[in-house]
Amino acid sequence: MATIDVVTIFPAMIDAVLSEGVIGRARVNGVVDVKARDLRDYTSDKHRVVDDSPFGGGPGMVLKPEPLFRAVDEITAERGAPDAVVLMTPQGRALTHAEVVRFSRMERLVVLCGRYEGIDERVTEALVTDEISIGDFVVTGGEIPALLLIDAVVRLMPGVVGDEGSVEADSFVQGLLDHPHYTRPAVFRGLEVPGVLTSGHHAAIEQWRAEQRVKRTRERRPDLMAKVKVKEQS
Ligand code: JFH
Repeated sequence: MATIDVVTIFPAMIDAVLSEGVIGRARVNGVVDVKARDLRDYTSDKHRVVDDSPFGGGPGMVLKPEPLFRAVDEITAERGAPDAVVLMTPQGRALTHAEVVRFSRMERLVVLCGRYEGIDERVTEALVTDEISIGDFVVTGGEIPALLLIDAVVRLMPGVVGDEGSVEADSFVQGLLDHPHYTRPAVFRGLEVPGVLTSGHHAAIEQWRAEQRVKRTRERRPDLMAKVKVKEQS
């Protein structure tokens, strides 16, 4: 079974989110063992202090190196050497589908969640193999970025998503955004479903959906459009 160990000062955030839905089921089914580890359990002082003020001055606090080193040491002793130690940080390279695929093929993953202004750089230099950002905006800590990464990674593990949610059909696999979706009723508060979808004409439906994917991608994500080869584009 693949393992993912998450080091955080808020382990309950990780457990709560990853116990629900598709990922919760993957854990119950033995596809992946996700363990949230409380950074404070790896402190050695009475007050379980994980942070300190930055050398050189400046605002805020920095996560101390010792608890993070001890956490990774213990995880390594329990699980064996990790395939990757990922640090969630605004300084990382942007997460992509290709990167998610790469992590999904790993047997042992460790994810470090920073807080405050970040973590002591010696942790990054000595332990971290991948510094990853979820986008060009700042959140308050590494937990939500870690949850996002783990959700995307576990979803790609074998047996997690069945035929009904075929991973090959994903936008970022195909390179195009998805077409619009509708369900019953055919008229809701006077709002109608496009007639082609209720026509029973399967070839026409597929053509309409293909056109919608291209139209949406052109309008919303011209950056993706530039990368994709569209059939019969003119
Ligand atoms: C995180 C935090 C502000 C300082 C210039 C840019 C950042 C940290 C740990 C990742 C993405 C994160 C993220 C990940 C981990 C942590 C809060 C706020 C600054 C200076 C550093 C602490 C944020 N993609 N966004 N946010 N923080 N500024």
